[in-house]
Amino acid sequence: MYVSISSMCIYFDLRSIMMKTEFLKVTGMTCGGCVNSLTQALKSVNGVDDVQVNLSTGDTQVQYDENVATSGQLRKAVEDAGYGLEG
Ligand code: 9UX
Repeated sequence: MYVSISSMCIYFDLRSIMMKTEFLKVTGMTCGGCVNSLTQALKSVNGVDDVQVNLSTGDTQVQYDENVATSGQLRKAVEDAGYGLEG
């Protein structure tokens, strides 16, 4: 008995496997509008691919291309949007 490799299809999202994840603890968000503002601010940084924000905890994950954006640029975008950073 054997498994035919040729019958298997493996898909890679070439963008997502290149991405680095930055974990940020964002302070100062009080409503869903803040989540939208923060998300837009981070997505407007060149090289950012995806953003997830938890309003109640402030836990924010940013998937970005580290060859294009820096951690410092992400942190600055948060502060420029009017929010704070813990840690
Ligand atoms: Mo909600 Mo946030 O009215 O910057 S949008 S408090």
